[in-house]
Amino acid sequence: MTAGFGRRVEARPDADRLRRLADPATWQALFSSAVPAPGETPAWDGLQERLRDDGYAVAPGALAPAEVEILRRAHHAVRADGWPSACLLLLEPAWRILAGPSVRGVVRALLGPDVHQAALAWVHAVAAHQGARGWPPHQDEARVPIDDDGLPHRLTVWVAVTDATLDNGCIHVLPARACPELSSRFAATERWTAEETGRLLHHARALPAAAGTVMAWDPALLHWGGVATGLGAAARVAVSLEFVRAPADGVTTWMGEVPGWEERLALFKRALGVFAAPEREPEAARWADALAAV
Ligand SMILES: O=C(O)CCC(=O)C(=O)O
Repeated sequence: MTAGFGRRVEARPDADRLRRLADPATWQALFSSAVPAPGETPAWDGLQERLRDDGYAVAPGALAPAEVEILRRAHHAVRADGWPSACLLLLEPAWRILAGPSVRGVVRALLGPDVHQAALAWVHAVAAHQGARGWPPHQDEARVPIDDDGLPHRLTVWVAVTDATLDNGCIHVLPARACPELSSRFAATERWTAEETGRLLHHARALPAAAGTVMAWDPALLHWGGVATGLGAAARVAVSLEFVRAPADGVTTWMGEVPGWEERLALFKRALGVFAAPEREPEAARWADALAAV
């Protein structure tokens, strides 16, 4: 499964690959770029209301076009050299953007100034061919504390590196106020009645997003990456991040401004361990197994 990303990712990395993976010089040589100074952070009026009411908010154009281009080229360089998409997380220029002022501007507009970025992230890459798909319907966490101002204590943030469309598996959500009595028991329910299934389907909302859009949701929101139709030419790439308000209860690792090499490598390994489940990320799962065996 690689259509849409150029070179095929090695099914299982050999010893030389694993050695190169752990060498920062590999990543310096693979991609470097000066990161442009960000533009002015917009006020992002109305985002908080949306998060409170619907459980998600969308900030189009949050990244400057030059920032989008760096992430896009960096991801391309990773895939063109036969690495899995998650290796984008090893590149320092990528983190200058993913932990930078454009993303933080949106997060602060949503949760206020006192937020921590958790040292956890994932790169979502959906090929353009028919049937390629993002992650199936899920909640990132079944229950997230709601603070006194009605906003969630934690946030998942999703950064569109390419356009995400109806044809290449854009994000879909079940808005929080649509049928909370169903979404709150999503993880624990094995069988739905026809009436419940109908209601869930009826309220689903597709969120096509242009490259550079930053989306954020309450981790308890029911959401998923769509299924590619095969009618669109372009694959879809996005990066998920996690933020938590102070006090950062339950978050064992968070990042400073821009993670250094050791921090990036640890984050990458942690991400493989947490997210590379064989049923949703078969390619990355084989890399996780190979890394764990070293
Ligand atoms: O991009 C995707 O397909 C899924 C993203 C997602 O579900 C997440 O980050 O929690």
